[in-house]
Amino acid sequence: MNKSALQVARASYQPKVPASICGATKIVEGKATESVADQADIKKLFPNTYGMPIVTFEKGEAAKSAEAINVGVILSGGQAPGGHNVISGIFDGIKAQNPNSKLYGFLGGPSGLVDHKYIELTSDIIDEYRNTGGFDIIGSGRTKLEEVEQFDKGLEICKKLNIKAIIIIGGDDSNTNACVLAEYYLAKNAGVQVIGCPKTIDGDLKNEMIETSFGFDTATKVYSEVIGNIERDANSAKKYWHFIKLMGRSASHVTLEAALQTQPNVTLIGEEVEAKNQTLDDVVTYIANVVAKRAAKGLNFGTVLVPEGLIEFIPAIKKLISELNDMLAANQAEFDKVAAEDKIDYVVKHLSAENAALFKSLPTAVSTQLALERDPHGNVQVSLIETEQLLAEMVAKKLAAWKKDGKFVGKFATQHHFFGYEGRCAAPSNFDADYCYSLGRVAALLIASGKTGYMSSVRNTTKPAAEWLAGGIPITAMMNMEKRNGKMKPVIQKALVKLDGGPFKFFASKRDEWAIETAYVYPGPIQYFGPSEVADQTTKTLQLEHK
Ligand code: FBP
Repeated sequence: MNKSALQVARASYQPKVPASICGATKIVEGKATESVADQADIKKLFPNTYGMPIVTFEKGEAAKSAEAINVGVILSGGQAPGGHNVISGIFDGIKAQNPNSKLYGFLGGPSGLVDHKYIELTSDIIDEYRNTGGFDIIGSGRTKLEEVEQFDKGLEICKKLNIKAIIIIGGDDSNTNACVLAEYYLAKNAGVQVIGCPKTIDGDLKNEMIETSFGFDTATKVYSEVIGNIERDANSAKKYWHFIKLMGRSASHVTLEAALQTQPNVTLIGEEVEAKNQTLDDVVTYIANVVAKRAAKGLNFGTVLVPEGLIEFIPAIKKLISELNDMLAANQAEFDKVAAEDKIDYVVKHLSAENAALFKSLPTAVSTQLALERDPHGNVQVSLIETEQLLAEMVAKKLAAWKKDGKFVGKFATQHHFFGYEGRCAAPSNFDADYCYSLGRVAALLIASGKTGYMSSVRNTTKPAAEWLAGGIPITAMMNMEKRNGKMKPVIQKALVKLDGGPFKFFASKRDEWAIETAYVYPGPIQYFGPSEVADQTTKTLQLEHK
């Protein structure tokens, strides 16, 4: 493999881990858990893995020699920086327990387990990928594991390779998969444990015990670097308003973190739009007002951050999507046969009058995307909706009308950007390199302790790594019931931006000043070496949440 100088230098970086898991450990069991909501339903669906205790690892007596074990690992869903370090942490963890243990990687996501596509991950392979970005070591995919046939196919290959545990590295949907699989294998007494690891740049897989999902730190640093560069360009050229859409699907954590790092003029937070029951026109008016106020000061430039899931947060559109999902789920076979050019008409005919009217009023680019195929987990593919362009056009229209009334005096020229894929495979920051490796080591400990249906957890992450706390959280404790593809399903509850939380409150206290002043901050690129206050900063989100 050809390597850059940075890759060569990073290959020898030894990630930091919690002091409690260096050397011999003991497992300490806490209180029994309950699911976050819908307890009776979740308990019924997960009779074997419901209610298990939270566990922590503490320093313990010298370990007895452990038996060799074969473990399988799966990368699931969207890429996130640090995935390779989770795998190297698992590898080092099981080898430390017994050098004869083996790690198999299933290829291309959960489908690798079902289709029996795998490789053995040897030390030569692992060493090539330490501290690198990407998921290319074994690839990833979004196949949903929900059919008994899939679970049984998985079991077949586990038996063949003598695999006693599977680790699924993924977001909320993928960890839901992990939980369903753990329950099934336990109910069947199949002898295969299943452990999850919290991954997603979106930052929406977190709760009291999972402080952050890995990849969020690096991805938001990359986006903030580029947003800072754009702000500097805007402030130099003084002629464009930059509309920047940021990944994050159904939560605005990425956008909020980037705003905290770069202090742009306008930041839209989907969760607030929903809470305030705003319409698309309210959002457009808010942006146009900021543009007009800056123009009055002779500032005909600025930056606007837009979360990619914005559309789904606008209450009226949310209701429309919900009806659309049910309607499409009920008529999928028929809808699939409808010619592409007739699909919009078909949708309009099958919706209630109110939603049909709203659907027709949307720009075609948006309505077409809303009616298109969902991802395998039933999500609208918001990354394909060009909200940044749509908003820029709508603001331009509004300003043109205001110009006629003398309410806007100035120029409004726009540029559009979408940052998502740019950050998902970046080389992990020191935080993500350490956090991911630790998550992998902890997953190996959970396996050695015989646990199944747990998510690897590393907490206290605003402190130096040596003080981090290691443990496991029962996945059922994070679950609730939600409608997916028209049916109620058990899923991990998504963590949205909390409007009464530290990060949003800090942002809200500053945004009016950032709107009119040019208060940009230019974070610059991620630093891997150098002073700790530069190279080891956690996200502002974590800092403000744990203040
Ligand atoms: P995960 O939730 O699987 O980590 O994916 C996150 C994400 O990057 C979202 O931010 C984005 O909407 C989506 O994946 C894009 O999906 P795809 O990679 O299929 O284009």
